[in-house]
Amino acid sequence: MSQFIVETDTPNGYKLKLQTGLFINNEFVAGSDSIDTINPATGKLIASVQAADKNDVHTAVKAAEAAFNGPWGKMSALDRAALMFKLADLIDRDNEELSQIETLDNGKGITFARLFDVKQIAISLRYFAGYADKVHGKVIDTEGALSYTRHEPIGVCGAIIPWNFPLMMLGWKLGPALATGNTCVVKTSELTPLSAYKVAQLVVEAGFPPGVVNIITGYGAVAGDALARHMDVHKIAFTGSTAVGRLIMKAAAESNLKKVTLELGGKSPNIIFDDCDLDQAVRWAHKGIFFNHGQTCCAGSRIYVQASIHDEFLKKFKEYTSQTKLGNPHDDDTFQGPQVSQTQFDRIMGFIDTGKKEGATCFMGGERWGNEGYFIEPTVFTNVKEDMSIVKDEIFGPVVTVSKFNGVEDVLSMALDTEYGLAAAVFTKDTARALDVSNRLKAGTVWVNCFNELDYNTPFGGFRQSGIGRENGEYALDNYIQVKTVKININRKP
Ligand code: TXE
Repeated sequence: MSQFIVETDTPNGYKLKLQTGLFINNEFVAGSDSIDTINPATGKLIASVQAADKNDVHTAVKAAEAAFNGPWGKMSALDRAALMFKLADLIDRDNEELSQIETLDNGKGITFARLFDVKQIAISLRYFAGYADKVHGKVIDTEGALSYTRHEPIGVCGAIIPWNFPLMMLGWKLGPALATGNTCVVKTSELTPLSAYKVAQLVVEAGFPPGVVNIITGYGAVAGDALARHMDVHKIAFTGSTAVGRLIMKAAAESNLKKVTLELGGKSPNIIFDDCDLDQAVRWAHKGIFFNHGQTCCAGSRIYVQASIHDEFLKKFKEYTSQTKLGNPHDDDTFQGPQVSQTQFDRIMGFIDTGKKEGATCFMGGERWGNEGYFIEPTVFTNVKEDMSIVKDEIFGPVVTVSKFNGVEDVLSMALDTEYGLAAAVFTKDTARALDVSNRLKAGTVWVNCFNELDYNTPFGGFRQSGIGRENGEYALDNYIQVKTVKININRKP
């Protein structure tokens, strides 16, 4: 394992030494191509890493298939769970190293990496490990026969994950897939490949048989597409843009009709009524949009405030936002670091320019921050029209629109006017109104008096074009099993 070692110091002097390479069959091997991964805080190269092409994907799939038909398939559910628990413990042990890698590669604040991202992957593994021996079928009464169902694993499961939460997304895919007895090939994002290599090392240390977990980096249109089209991959889980989600479904349809789950974009409305606890609503609304620099699929990027408190909300929101630190993501007190890449930076600045040109008021922010890296000031637009692109399109950055509304019907007509349906929120002290609005919102998650609160044990996914299927919670298991009916004749005659 002496090849492809990346050695680097973080800006705050943490020394990293990381084994990289395509992780196939518990070994780090060469790929057919390479990818430069960039530090988004400086725009400078961190390392060049191995990238998979179609043949490499095939090798990884065959390794996963052999493990499924071999040691992993024969292992008891309790032994599988024990390996998952062990991996979770190792991730917790190496929280600091993983956090440093995640912050270096992705740009997120180190405190968030430590307390959220790294913890979340360990939590997912533990939560789903607990299910490993509890994935039961049913006995179904059929005349003259005993019928029962078995919940069987699917086989080789592919996963294509994005760059906004590289470790957490890895956990959301590995947890339910492994617990139900499948093997995996995960394609990480070309923008943030590094932290998954460290997890791969821990997979070996935990004692997983070779081929159970394979992690490859590669370009979407090459490695991602090859995985989505592979005839021996029988399920694909994707998190990313709605545009690529369509390509994944197409690839599945054109190949072997593999099962598809998609977790896609959003433009989530955050509705703030005048009877809410305003100070709390301001804080949650801030977390709703600016957490992870706005790079969150469920970000509350459209804030609707009842007219009577609109101006006061804006004043408090600006005050609160101005207090949060934007800067070096390796500093403990940084709330907002850089956007992930030059492409994302340009895309977001493009939306900001369009918002200004279309006549919206840039109430705060709207500019690049600093001279290097991909930092953008937290940006708030007011006086927006509902058909403006800053209101309609997913910006995926620290940009929010604030609109006024008068009553429930008024705000619902605006909130529901979107192709997305990932999340929504309502702030009010009136329980009846909270329930009524929650029921009428078309979204996979509705938060009442909070925002961006994700739990490993509640389902997460989208209505409308925000996705198909649910991750997290017991519901996620359904994506990774196939149901077999066995019928045993007792006294039926042909
Ligand atoms: O996403 P892509 P990008 C949204 C967000 C963002 C926009 C573009 O609005 O601004 O998408 O980001 C792989 N076949 N989200 O371009 O391309 C790719 O390699 C198979 C929302 O980074 O969707 C990566 O691993 N795979 C979001 C993954 O798809 C392909 C998270 C996501 O990249 C592929 C990220 C192809 N043809 C972006 N093309 C969320 N829902 O959280 C790309 N990929």
